[in-house]
Amino acid sequence: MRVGVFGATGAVGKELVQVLGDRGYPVTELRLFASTRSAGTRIPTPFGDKRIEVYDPATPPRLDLALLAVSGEWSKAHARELVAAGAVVVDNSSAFRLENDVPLVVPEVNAAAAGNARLIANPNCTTAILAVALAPLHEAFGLKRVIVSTYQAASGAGAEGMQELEDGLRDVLLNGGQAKNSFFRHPLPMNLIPHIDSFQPNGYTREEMKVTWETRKIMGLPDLLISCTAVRVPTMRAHAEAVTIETERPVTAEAARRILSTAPGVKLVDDVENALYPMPLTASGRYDVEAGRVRANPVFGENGLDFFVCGDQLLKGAALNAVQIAEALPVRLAA
Ligand code: 11C
Repeated sequence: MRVGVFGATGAVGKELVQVLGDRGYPVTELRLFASTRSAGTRIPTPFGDKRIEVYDPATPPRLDLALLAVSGEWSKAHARELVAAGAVVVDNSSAFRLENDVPLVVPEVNAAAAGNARLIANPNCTTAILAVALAPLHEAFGLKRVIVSTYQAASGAGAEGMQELEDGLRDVLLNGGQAKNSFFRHPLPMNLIPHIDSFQPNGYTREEMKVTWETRKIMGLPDLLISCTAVRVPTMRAHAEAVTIETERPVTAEAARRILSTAPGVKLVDDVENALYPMPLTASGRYDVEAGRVRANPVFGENGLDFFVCGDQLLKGAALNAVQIAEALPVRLAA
């Protein structure tokens, strides 16, 4: 497969290259694209040293697969151009996620939705992490209502966000100063910021609405009642989410644990006596989404459940999910 990674020097782009290597993706040729700032530099990859190129729309490269980790504007301008030049495009931005003719895919949940599409959208990271745990519970008990509160790591804001957290922690802890902020709306160290992406007319942020819109599309439940409060926290690269569900059919913590323990993409971590539960430190760098703290929710009686999930934002929330989508591609192209 001739593979191109666009936005190859960003936090997600770097993970894309690494995950392609780690999972043994059948790459015959790898091309890396980024902005003019890094053009010409060579970077080591699992496929050997590669030179960073600048994309020229006048001569789109001949690729079988294009993995896009770029802005929505860039994707809007160039994704369909890459498709026209022969590539299947997996786009990590929000540009096409809600378009009717573009599948939005979390392979553990709706792999078949990709069909023969040549442009496939990769979901918002918070949504992808949530969906792998929600889908098996929906299948077993039926979802009626979902309430989510998130604890989102700096990595959601890219490499600059991670750097700002690191610098801010150093300023506060080592230099006795005040953390500066330019990427986040407020200093992140020692803080929580309930503001991710722009505020919408209904009072929710766009990040919160993405969880609603995208979960409905991925799960094929257009009327699912779901709300989210999204909060940036001073962790580095794994998003955590506290989830409350009301189910159609009675649910017990034990039955839910049984379902989650065999669900694809989920690792049940729920042994409170030994202080084992999902945490950013244990979920970081892992493919599986950790799920735990499963317990009955008294508000919804025998139809209520609370649980906690944590997944690596750069992996299941972005690069891993994109590569999992791409893994079906050689089979599709050969068919
Ligand atoms: C964050 N979830 O943590 C966001 C980043 O829709 O792809 C991903 C935004 C998106 O800031």
